[in-house]
Amino acid sequence: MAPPADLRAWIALLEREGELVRVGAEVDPHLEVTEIVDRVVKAGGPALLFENAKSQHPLLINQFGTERRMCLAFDAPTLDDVGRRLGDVLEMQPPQGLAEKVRGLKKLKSIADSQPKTVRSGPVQEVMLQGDEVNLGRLPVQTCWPGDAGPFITLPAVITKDPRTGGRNVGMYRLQVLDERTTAMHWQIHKDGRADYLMTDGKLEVAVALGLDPVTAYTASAPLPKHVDELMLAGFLRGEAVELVQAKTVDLEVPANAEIVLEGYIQQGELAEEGPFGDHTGYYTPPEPFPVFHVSALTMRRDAIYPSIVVGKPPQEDAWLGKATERIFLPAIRMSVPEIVDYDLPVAGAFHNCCIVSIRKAYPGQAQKVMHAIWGLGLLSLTKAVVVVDEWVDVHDYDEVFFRVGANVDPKRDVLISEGPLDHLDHAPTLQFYGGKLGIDATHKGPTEGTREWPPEIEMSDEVRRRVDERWSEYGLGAAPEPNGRRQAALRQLLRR
Ligand SMILES: Cc1cc2nc3c(=O)[nH]c(=O)nc-3n(C[C@H](O)[C@H](O)[C@H](O)COP(=O)(O)O)c2cc1C
Ligand SMILES: [Mn+2]
Repeated sequence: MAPPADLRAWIALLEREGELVRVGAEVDPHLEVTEIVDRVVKAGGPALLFENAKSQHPLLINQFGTERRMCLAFDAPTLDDVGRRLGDVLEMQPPQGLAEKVRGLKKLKSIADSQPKTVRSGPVQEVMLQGDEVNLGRLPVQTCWPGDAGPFITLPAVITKDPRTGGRNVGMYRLQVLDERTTAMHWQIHKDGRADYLMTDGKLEVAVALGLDPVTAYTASAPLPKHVDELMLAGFLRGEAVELVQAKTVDLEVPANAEIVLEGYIQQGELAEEGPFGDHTGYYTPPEPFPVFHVSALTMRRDAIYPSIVVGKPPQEDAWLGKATERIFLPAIRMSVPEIVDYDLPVAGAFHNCCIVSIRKAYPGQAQKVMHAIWGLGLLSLTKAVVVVDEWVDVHDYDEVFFRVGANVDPKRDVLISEGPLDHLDHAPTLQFYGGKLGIDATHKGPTEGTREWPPEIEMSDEVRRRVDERWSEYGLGAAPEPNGRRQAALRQLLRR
């Protein structure tokens, strides 16, 4: 089995797996859908297909809302397995012996096959509307929160080309619907789509794909380096190239199997107030000027399905998109910072507020080295607080991390206050985009770092552990408690709350 080929195959898979409920009752995409989804997400509930959201188009939401669905999307037992697929290729060594050579060739083929391929036609162009025929009001676009400025398209894949190199970028940037044929384009200051825009003198052509297979949809949110095409990552992770068709009115290629594509352009310097928007920070992002996107054509399937997502106070559905990125990018991060054992971006920290990282420490100052590395690495550079722990600490067990921070930190010595770029949406710093950084070194130290001898940790001896394992049933205490379930339990509990 391969990951689903398009949104319909994905919906069918979710239905077979008991992971989707069709809702026939009429619901209002203005606020009501948010309140329903908020409750269902927090209960770990199913994906929802609202068939009557005051539009002829059904609205799909909460497709990514649990770890199980995220794994189904990638056709992998765990998200770490998805990361390993990428790690295997990144860490390729010259093969030894025939068996390894054959395996190496397979890996190379998987890279070669990940390149998107162009096809002559696709279902996304079954219906073609142009000019006056375009009316975004026909889509069940959600107004998510009471203070929102209007309806927002929240799960788009925005496709642009770098005017200098022709390299493609795909980013998930929300679109506030301004009127029937225009939206705002919320690419933030650090994002690749905005960089393409800044390189344009006049018009930048844009295509927005809605309703993709889940892996391709995910990759629009993946923080790849600017020169790497997100659709190539999609092809690699799917094990099958993404098929593209030539857009009808712009010089861009669009996913042939999408449900809906908006084609159009952005004129350099034409801005509109975007927001307020109830954001994934848990607060309303205030209005700010963003480029205006003119929709010159809308192509879609007959009975196209409209995909949506609600962000807000964490945890929300996007928690698992973020966790997928956390897991999938671990091998890539290790390529540049090899002492990193594992890391965790707490959902409650909206991903950019906190990064807990465990390291294999071999020399003095290495925790500080890793803090600076994170503050210099792609979008992780926007991380506000970095907590560094030793390799044996489970970064996903927040109780254990809290224990280490309390036990191992002398604030005068182990807390580093630095400064640098901050997330576009962070409202706390005095200046937008720029402010303080906090690094906490919660690793064991010692005389080489100017401390006293570090005391040994309390551990029971193996001999006694074994004896108690063997004798457990004699004590009459029931089944032995599971020691290793803590990490998963902690994460699940957080996401349920
Ligand atoms: C549901 C969701 C909504 C998002 N909305 C935005 C947005 O409106 N603007 C933005 O700049 N990034 C947004 N992001 C984050 C970007 O998609 C992410 O940073 C991605 O790396 C951007 O692509 P790029 O690296 O090619 O710029 C969103 C992510 C998710 C999961
Ligand atoms: Mn990119």
